[in-house]
Amino acid sequence: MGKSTLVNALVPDANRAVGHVNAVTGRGRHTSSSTISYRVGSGWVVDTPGVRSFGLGHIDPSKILASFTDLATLAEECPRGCTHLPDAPDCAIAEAVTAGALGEVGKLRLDSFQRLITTLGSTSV
Ligand SMILES: Nc1nc2c(ncn2[C@@H]2O[C@H](COP(=O)(O)OP(=O)(O)O)[C@@H](O)[C@H]2O)c(=O)[nH]1
Ligand SMILES: [Mg+2]
Ligand SMILES: [Zn+2]
Repeated sequence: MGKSTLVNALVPDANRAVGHVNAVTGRGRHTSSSTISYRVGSGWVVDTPGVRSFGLGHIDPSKILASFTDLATLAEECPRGCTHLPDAPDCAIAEAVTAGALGEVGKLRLDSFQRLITTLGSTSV
């Protein structure tokens, strides 16, 4: 799943072991054997071996947009009820990103955002 990889990126001294993903199942093999929490900013990040898949089904789609703060700003100009998906007419995010507003990384971020909300099966954000 990449939990330990993320923890290593967020906590430079963590040195968490990262493992291999089974090519057939797409699942990891629980490389981490311990649960450890690290202080990050004003919160905590916990690396645990006990989670092997990840879903966002319990997350409100609008919260996903809010977490992409650069895209959320652009979305203020979107038509009411815009899905922000590739087929959305006049999506202000797509127009701005295509025009280069956020540079090359903007295209990657829009793609990541669209894949996340597609996973949720949302109709409106
Ligand atoms: N393609 C891809 N591989 C990743 C990503 N994050 C982690 N990995 C790889 O997935 C494997 C498992 O990562 P790990 O951090 O040990 O997962 P954990 O078991 O959830 O802690 C390692 O081989 C990582 O290099 C990612 O974002 N993309
Ligand atoms: Mg791990
Ligand atoms: Zn939009």
